[in-house]
Amino acid sequence: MTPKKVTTNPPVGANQAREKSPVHLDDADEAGESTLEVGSPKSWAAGVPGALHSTIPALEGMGVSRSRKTLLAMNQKDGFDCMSCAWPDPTHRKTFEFCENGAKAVTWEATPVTIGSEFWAEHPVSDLRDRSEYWLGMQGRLTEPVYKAAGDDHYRPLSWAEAFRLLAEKLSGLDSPDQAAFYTSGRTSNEAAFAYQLFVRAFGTNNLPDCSNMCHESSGWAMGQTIGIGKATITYDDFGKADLIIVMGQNPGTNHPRMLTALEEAKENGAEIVAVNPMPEAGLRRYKNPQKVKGIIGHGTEMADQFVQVRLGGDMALLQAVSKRVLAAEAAKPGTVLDHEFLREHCQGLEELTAHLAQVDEKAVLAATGLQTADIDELAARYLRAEKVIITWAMGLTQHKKGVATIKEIINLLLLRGNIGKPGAGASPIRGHSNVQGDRTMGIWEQMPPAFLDAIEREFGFDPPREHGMDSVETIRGLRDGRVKVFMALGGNLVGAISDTGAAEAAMRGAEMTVQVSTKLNRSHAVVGDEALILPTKGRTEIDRQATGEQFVSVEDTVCAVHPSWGKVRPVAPNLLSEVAIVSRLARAVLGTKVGVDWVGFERDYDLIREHISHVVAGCDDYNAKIRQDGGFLLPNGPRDSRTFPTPTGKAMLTVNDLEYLDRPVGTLILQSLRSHDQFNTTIYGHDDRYRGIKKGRHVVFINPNDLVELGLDDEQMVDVHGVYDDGVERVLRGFRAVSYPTARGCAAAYYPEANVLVPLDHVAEGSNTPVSKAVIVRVEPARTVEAVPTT
Ligand SMILES: Nc1nc2c(c(=O)[nH]1)N[C@H]1C(S)=C(S)[C@@H](COP(=O)(O)OP(=O)(O)OC[C@H]3O[C@@H](n4cnc5c(=O)[nH]c(N)nc54)[C@H](O)[C@@H]3O)O[C@H]1N2
Ligand SMILES: Nc1nc2c(c(=O)[nH]1)N[C@H]1C(S)=C(S)[C@@H](COP(=O)(O)OP(=O)(O)OC[C@H]3O[C@@H](n4cnc5c(=O)[nH]c(N)nc54)[C@H](O)[C@@H]3O)O[C@H]1N2
Ligand SMILES: [Mo]
Repeated sequence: MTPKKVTTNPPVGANQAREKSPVHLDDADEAGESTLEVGSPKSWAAGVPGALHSTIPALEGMGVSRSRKTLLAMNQKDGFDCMSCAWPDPTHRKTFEFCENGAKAVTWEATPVTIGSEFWAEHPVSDLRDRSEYWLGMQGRLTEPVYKAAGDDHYRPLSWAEAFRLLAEKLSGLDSPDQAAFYTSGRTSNEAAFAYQLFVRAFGTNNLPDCSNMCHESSGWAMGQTIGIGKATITYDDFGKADLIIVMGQNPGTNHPRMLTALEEAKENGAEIVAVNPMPEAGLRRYKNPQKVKGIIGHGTEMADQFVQVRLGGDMALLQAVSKRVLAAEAAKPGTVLDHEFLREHCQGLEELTAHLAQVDEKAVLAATGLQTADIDELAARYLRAEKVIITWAMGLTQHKKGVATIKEIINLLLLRGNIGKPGAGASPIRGHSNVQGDRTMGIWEQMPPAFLDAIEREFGFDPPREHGMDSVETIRGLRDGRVKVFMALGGNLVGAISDTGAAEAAMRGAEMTVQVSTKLNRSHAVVGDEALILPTKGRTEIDRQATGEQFVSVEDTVCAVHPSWGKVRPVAPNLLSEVAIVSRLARAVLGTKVGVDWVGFERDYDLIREHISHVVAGCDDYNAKIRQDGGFLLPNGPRDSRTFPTPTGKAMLTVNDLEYLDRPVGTLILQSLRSHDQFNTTIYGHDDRYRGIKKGRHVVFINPNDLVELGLDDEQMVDVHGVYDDGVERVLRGFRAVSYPTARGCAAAYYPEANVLVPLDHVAEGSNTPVSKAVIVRVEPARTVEAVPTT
């Protein structure tokens, strides 16, 4: 398909929004999506439009000086870590070490537009509830603590001291600490995360749900059980050494754009790249590197050597089929295909796996994947040809009922030929939020292992609770059933992000008190408990000055590299506290001197927190020194470094997983929810999805043209999308546009978070409890009414 003419996005900065405020609606909002334009999808990503798009929104949203200070400091060694994703930094940084979507994220945070005290009088909570995520985000940065009393429809400004007093009083009055849940989103720094989990455990609960529960939990679960660690077994440099990189269930062109540079470099070094996806995503087809002249004027790099257009949820079958072919090749020429030495010394379960895969039925594989035998043969041949293979993946694998089993099949395939623990090879979940991995390392998890809790006990002299706490889905159930009465969130937007919007919002409204530590407004500030607090915080771009001077924080990227992050611009308002300060002051207000932690010291000097981290967190010894090394340091990783597998047997486990795939009743489709190019999770920057040809609207459902015909629907017809789930609850998205799109047969796609309405709360991945956001059965019918609903 030929690229169409490119126009610029609506500005990301809030200036324009505020000019027309207080009831500004952008194009799409105003017209109730009637402005939506559908063009042809792009076959390439980035290049000139990517580079241009990077800077225009920044300049418009922040002005020249703030743009310079932020964009030039992004991902530099003495700058701040981009908050848009967890993609790692190369050793040699370029002057512009950022992508278009990173620039949007920075602009969105570092905007000088703020919410003043008058806003709260003008906008009651009931009004905020009627606003879109886009509108809420565009109001600007939060600048002062506000409180909504029970029975009141308004937030009202109050002092920090009063805010902490109210929250401490509420928490102290609970019958049990387990009646509170403390959520974390993955932007929180290591220092804030460590202090937060310490406070929560000293308070007496393990109720530490986080965004990871909805994200890569399935990866952590599968890898923990098979290789003993839930993190990537590669470093950045391994991409350049691989012979084959298989990118499964991931859309890097939009969600990890700088990964395309690493893939391009790998190609230049001779690697083959395979994309496995129901959607032909732009960046995986062709890439124009905005950092290179060639990328600016040329056709760019043909990215994928093979595009495997798998059906939603078909990856488990595909992986089993490839492993089966590997074993068949070994049977044909014994001793030449498998890595026998590695399997003998380091692995367990080969016989069982061989016996199990022999039974895998090719017909079932073809039905599950929607592929031809030749496609699978080709992929297997590439795998067999390659000496060093990396498999990467993201939400297209984790957010499925069989997500854990599917990722275990990735490990099986890699282990068979020794593709773990050698240069240029390995398993690589590509994480989402920029510090979601670090937060876990620091103890943000409802089920941290005993060794970590023992270390807390040794270091701080109190016995942390041992019983597992609630994850995100369980927290919503707890709120629904009245087991959870206070909900606090360090960042994020849980009601916007979790499945089953109707049920989740009803549950959240049942809370006695909800508390959000945030930079900007979102749905979670509008759907709240009887009492509600908003505690505004500094963002990562901002200078964080404390009593001992300017502080930095630290973060861990998706390949276990830990490095410092320094804020660069003046905080947008004088009354903001850092996350560390908020947590430390709250801990003092709630715990007093109950535990021997120097909370005042934490806030004064983050080195003190890091000192404790070095005693408690495995692999972080000498943290203060190592974090100050040029470029930070790599956390140790047994499988990667020495083929040591910290499983109960000390071996990497090949596992047997019974094949299961989604069967859809006649007349239905399987629907996934995914991200547009103009959003960061529930944050909506704009209403275009450039690479997929969508402009000025988000209410679309992508359907294969043959399925449209089969369902008797026209391209661009208005439709209602009904969830098919037999629990008696009606779940429907009304007034969406059916868009003919080359996705796999029988599969459909709509944008997250809108599509969360369709995902039942109990529809979760086995083992990890992650909402199955990538596979709900739906019926798509002509719209009952053509009235469009408000946009997100
Ligand atoms: N700009 C930007 N960057 C982001 C984010 C953002 O919202 N915006 N979010 C961040 C976060 S938290 C995360 S977790 C990551 C998410 O990064 P991604 O996982 O890339 O995000 P999604 O948009 O959910 O895309 C899922 C991809 O998997 C494919 N897929 C869906 N189901 C299947 C399947 O069954 N099999 C296969 N093989 N493929 C499937 C979809 O077609 C799509 O290409 O991005 C991070 N980075
Ligand atoms: N249907 C469906 N649902 C999904 C997904 C999907 O693919 N499909 N993806 C899931 C995934 S992968 C994830 S990670 C979750 C995301 O879930 P969350 O992490 O809860 O959601 P976000 O939208 O990333 O949170 C954005 C908010 O964080 C706040 N914020 C931003 N920066 C900062 C900061 O520096 N400090 C603080 N304190 N607050 C800040 C802002 O107020 C902003 O509005 O959603 C999940 N839900
Ligand atoms: Mo995520």
